[in-house]
Amino acid sequence: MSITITAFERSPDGGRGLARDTRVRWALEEVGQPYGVRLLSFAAMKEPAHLALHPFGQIPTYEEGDLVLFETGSIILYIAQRYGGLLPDEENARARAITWMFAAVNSVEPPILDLVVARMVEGEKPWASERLPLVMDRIRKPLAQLSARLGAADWLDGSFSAGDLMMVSVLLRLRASGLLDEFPNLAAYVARGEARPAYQRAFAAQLAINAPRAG
Ligand code: GTB
Repeated sequence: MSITITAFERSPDGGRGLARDTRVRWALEEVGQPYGVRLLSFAAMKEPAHLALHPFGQIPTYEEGDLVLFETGSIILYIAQRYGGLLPDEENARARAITWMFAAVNSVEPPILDLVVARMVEGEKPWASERLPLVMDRIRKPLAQLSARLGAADWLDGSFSAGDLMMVSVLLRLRASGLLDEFPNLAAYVARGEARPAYQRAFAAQLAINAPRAG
């Protein structure tokens, strides 16, 4: 059955791969599944046809036969469970890899999203410069803990898994802030993720759509 995902018609990041379709593309590339992409404008995302697929009017969605999914955590877990290669076979190791997926979206990503809001939405407020250091510190705490846990390992728990895919995807959003560089093993971890051929293919596919064009 063919797979279709949705993505921004033109991502505001201009092809830096930060919109969440990139992580879904990456998972599909890792498991070797071809997919199609339906591109949506911001307006189209809020229309009934898309709201029927995604109640919050966002991208990405995932369609395969009768199945429609939204939320990248759920989509990537589904891909990992349906197709081999992103989750260990052994039951406990599998549960731990899934735990890392949840840790990425529940424990590490929320303060990172606060930083995006602090910069992009609240940046002009009179209290913005006072708040920013607090927001940055709230990111440093889980980063320091993650860095301690990762230590000198390549991946969070044995071989590369959907847990690493999700964690690297979340951490990538921090690159421009400089915070990742405070934790060299995390910066190297993210670079290892980005160096994977599947990530490279996913990145190139979104760049082909989003790269700024002349004129
Ligand atoms: N929890 C959901 C998930 O994980 O799937 C969140 C989905 C989500 O935030 N989707 C965003 C969206 O559709 C795109 S990815 N936004 C449009 C809207 O809400 O109207 C978030 C995103 C957007 C832009 C950049 N960027 O330009 O750097 C990065 C990430």
